[in-house]
Order: sequence, then structure tokens, then C-alpha cells
Amino acid sequence: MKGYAGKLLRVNLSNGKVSKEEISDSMKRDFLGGRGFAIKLLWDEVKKVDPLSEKNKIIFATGPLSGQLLPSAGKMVIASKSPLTGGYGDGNIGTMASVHLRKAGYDVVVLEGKSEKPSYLLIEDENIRIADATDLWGRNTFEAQDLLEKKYGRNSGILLIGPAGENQIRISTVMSQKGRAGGRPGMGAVMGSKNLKALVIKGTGNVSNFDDAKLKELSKKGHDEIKAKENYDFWMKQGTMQAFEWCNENACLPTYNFREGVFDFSKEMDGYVLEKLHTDRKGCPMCNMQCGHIIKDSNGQPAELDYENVGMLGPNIGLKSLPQVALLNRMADEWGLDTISLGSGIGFVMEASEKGLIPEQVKWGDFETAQKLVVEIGKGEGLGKLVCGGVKAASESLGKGSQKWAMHVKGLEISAYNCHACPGMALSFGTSPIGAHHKDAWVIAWEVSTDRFSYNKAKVEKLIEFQRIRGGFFESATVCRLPWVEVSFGIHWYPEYLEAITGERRTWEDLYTMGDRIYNLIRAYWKREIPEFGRKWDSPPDRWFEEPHSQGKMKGMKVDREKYEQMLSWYYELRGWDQNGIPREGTLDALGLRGVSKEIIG
Ligand code: PTT
Ligand code: SF4
Repeated sequence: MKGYAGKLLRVNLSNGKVSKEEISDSMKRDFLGGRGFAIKLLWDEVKKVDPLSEKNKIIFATGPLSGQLLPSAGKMVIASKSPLTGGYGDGNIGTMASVHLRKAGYDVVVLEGKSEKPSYLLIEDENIRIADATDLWGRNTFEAQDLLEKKYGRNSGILLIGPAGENQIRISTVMSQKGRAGGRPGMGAVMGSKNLKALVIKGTGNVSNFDDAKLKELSKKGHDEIKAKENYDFWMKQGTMQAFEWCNENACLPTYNFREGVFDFSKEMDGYVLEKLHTDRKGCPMCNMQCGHIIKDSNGQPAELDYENVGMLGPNIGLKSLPQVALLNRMADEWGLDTISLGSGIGFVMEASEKGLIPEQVKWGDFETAQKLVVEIGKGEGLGKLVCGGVKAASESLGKGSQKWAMHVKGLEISAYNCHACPGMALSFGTSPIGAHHKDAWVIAWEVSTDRFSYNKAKVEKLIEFQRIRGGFFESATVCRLPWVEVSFGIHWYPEYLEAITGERRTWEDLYTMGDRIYNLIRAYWKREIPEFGRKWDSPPDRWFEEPHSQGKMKGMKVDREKYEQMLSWYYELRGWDQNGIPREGTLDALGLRGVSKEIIG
């Protein structure tokens, strides 16, 4: 099939063995790329292993749209068995590495084994080398990026970890280009466990597409349409930070460890403040609506801000200064720590201190201690030791009722949307296939603007539709979804892109089925890896059900547990899963996943 580089590159870091494998047409058709390839490979090859052992594998996967001259197409997926959750884990990163990988002749890289000493992987077209990373080890991601760029050129594709990943901290992520981050569920720790500091990718070839002339025409139309969109100018001013005002207005801002939905100081740090402090813009390749906004942090250094980072390192820990938030954000980027889990961990410590559950005094908004905590979490030392494995593990070790306000689902910290008054979004976090991430179904904006307080089947149907489009298609294609989400770029373009690239026409219905196949296999993976996995894994923390907001326009609101459970039951029904959330044999078989059922029914 056209539109793919066609090869999977496999490197065993233990013995240095390199192999290049053909990717079959059925794999391309059934799983498309990105997340689809990743779960198929993990299902087939990574079974019942310790995620931080050399038996785990880490996968870097593009799709047919990645690296093409199409709107916002410089993305790739990084996936592995997650050391944070024990289940399927992935993240999506915008990086030159995505472009170069395909130019080098590969759609996917699978890394297995463990290097004896600190190393990085160099991919230069057909030349593959495991190189010595002794001089990079211990360096933060900015320093290491500079050193690698100096050696291999500014435009090479670089994916790397910081000291947190080296220390196998389970909330560490993979970084690129000093501000792109991907792999929230501990993908940085998996690289660290393999003694792998970085991948450096340089490709000089081109993917052969079905109809390049058509693709060029579509590319121009797409980029032009984006620029002409009504919200484009505002998006360019605020990027994802436009969500900050919206969340505060609608009482969805994560505030004081997700206790409240509004923050008294929101006007001091919202998107309009960002506009005033903005010094530069960055982003992913091929994008004409770049969303990485740079401001000077409180030390005068440049730092890139996104809504999630500000929500979690600002209101969630009671911090009200944007430059101070930017400093914590920059530290997280340097250390290679996921900002969402970091903000949740710091919030957990502050609440534990407030409740007298730990002897240390850490007040809400304590900027000095927050900085110290970033370092301690990155090292897994001091108070950082409590939360560096995520808030689920922290609450299990601390006990004393803290499980009720450890803000995670399936072990992954909740991203920056408080759902006391958004039951549909609560269900989205509950059923996200990697743990509590908003990426698969950001149903909240639709929910707030329609029938916010109801618990009905239509909401569940909408949630599944989003999961199919976002979690199924965008994660596998693999391209950025923000043109569609943020400036209403036409979704109808994507099947046209696929056709010009691969030569095959696929309707949205076909793509939904493909998304369902991926979802079911991910679900089966959780069940196979964690035999006790089931319904209770799909529930958000007790705080949202038991502790109503005490202020703001949603004062008194909380999620109704019985009604949430009813929505979850509908969700299972619609997905063809049993009431414990396990895919039925008939559902799996109908999706072509024969034999999967046998492996998950003990
Ligand atoms: C993503 C998660 C997000 S989602 C944010 S901000 W967001 C946080 N960013 C971090 C960061 O920065 N530094 C850091 N040390 N940790 C961080 N953790 C958090 O990670 C990102 C954009 C954004 S910005 C979003 S919504 C969209 N996400 C997409 C997605 O998931 N899929 C897709 N097809 N397109 C997407 N487009 C947008 O990409 P994870 P990026 Mg990211 C500094 O990886 O693990 O999924 O977590 O990729 O290149 O940085 O772009 O308001
Ligand atoms: Fe990257 Fe932002 Fe552009 Fe998406 S919109 S491709 S995340 S710069």
C-alpha cells in the first residue's frame, strides 16, 4: 500500500541486533499506524512483563499522515507497557523526529532489551548505530538537546529524556525541541530503564504517495482554510490557554487539588495575561497554527506554556503568578517530568500537609517548596519520594483516607478539568484507555454548551464518537487534532488525505470500526496484564462524588454516583462489553480480533 515507508525498524539494545521488517498491508488496513500499530505490537510481543525490565519494549510509531505536507502533521506516538499504570500507555508528540523517521524509511521503531551503558540510538537512513551517551547522561533535556543539535544539526529529529527518566521516575515523559512532551504514563522511565538517553533521526528520502499532485492541492486548501477560520486570530494569541478563561467561567478549573472549579486569582494568570507576557511562539513541524507560547519565567528564562501545564502548576497548587508557573514548567521540561502528574503530586503533598498527614509544612501556593519538590520528585528523594510514583501509589502508602482525593484514574493523574459538575467528562476520564487523560474524549466543551447536568445515553454516545475520532483516528493517522478541535477545520478532509496518500477510500464508518478494533485490543491488554482489572478501574476519585464545590457558580455540585454507574453501564453496552467492562468474545471476533478473548478469560 502506498503512503507508508513500509518498514518497521527493530533494535535490540542488549545485543545490538538490528532488523528491518516489512509492515503487512493487513496491519496497515486494520490498525492504520501510530496507536493502532503500537497496541498490536504490544499485544503480540509484550506479555506479563515488568514495565521497567528489559523485557518491556518501547514503540515509536507514525502513521500514513505523519510527516506529510498536511496541516499539523508532524506528530508521532510513543507507547509501551506503562510503569505508572501497569496497563497500556502512550503519548503523542509533535517533533521533527516524526518527519525524519519516515524520510529515513521507517514507519515504526521498536526498541527492546537494555543497553549495558548509557546510550543513544542514531538512525541515519539505513545506517543504525547505538552510540555512547556517557557525556549526555545526567544532563537536562535542554542541555542534551543542544549537544545533540550541535553534533547532528538543528533540524535533526531528537527525542530524549531528562534526569527523571534516567532515574526511572514513573511520571517521567519523553521530550523534544525544548517544549514538546509526549508519553505521560511513564514513557521516559521506560527509556531510562533501557539506559537510553535519546533517539537521533535523520532521513533524506521520501515516502511514496498514491497521488502527490492531489496531496499538494489538498495541503494548500487545508492550510488556507485553517487561516481563514473565525477563531484563528484568537487562537494565535492564546493557543490552548484560551481554555483557562473558559474553565474558570464554567467552574472546571482544577483548583486546590481539584477541590474547587474556580480560582480567585484567575485574572492574574489567564490567556490575556499570557498575551501580554508572550515573547515567542514555537510548535510542531508542518503547523500553521503553532500553539507553543513562550514567556519569560521568574528567572528570566524562556518557558513554553500550555493550558494543562498552567492549570496543574497554577490553581491546582494555589500558585497565582504566571512567570512562577512558567519556571516550574521549565523545570519539568528540563527534568523530563510530566507537568500534569507533577502538578497533581505537588497538590497531593500540599493537601496532605494541610490535613496534618505528613509532618512537613507545605502551604498552598508555596513556590519555594514547589521548586524543591520538582527536584526531589525528579530524583525520587525526600518528600518527592512519596509522589514520584504517581498519586495512586502515594495514597496507597500514606493511607489515612487519602485515596479519596488522590486524583487519578487507573493510576494516571487527571488532566486539568474539574468534573464536579460535568458528569460526561468524568465518564471520559473514567473510560480513557490510558488512564485519566482528556485526549481521547474532550467532551466537556460540548457537554457544557448542551445539557450539562444530565446523565443520559446521548452523552455516552457522544463520548464514544469522540473516542473513535480522537483516540482511534487522530492517534493512529498520526496528526494533530487541534485544527479540528480548536478552529473547526473540516473533519471531512481527513478521508480525502488518506485516499490521496494510500490510494484507498475509507469512510468515517470504516475509520470508526478501525478505532473500535484499537479500543477493544487496548481494553483486552489491560485485562490480560492485570487479571483483576474490571469495572472499578473506570471510576474517577471519590472527591468528585462525595465533596461538593464550596464556592463559585457550581457551589454544592458533585457527581451522582448512581447515575454515573448507569452511564458506565450504557457505555459498556454500546461498546459490546460485559458489565465488568470486559469485551465480549462476539465483539472481539466481529472486529477481526479472533483468539484475543481466550487470552483474557481466565
Ligand atoms: C500531553 C500532555 C499535554 S496535553 C500537555 S499540555 W495540552 C502537557 N504538556 C507538557 C509539557 O509541555 N511539558 C512537560 N514536561 N509535560 C507536559 N505534559 C502534558 O502532556 C501538545 C499538544 C497539546 S498541548 C495537546 S492538548 C494536543 N494533544 C494531542 C494529542 O494527544 N493527540 C493528537 N493527535 N494531537 C494532539 N495535539 C495537541 O498537542 P501526551 P506536544 Mg503531548 C511543555 O503527549 O503524553 O499525550 O500528553 O505533544 O507536541 O507537546 O503537543 O493543553
Ligand atoms: Fe503542534 Fe500545536 Fe500545531 Fe498541534 S496546533 S501541530 S500541538 S503546534
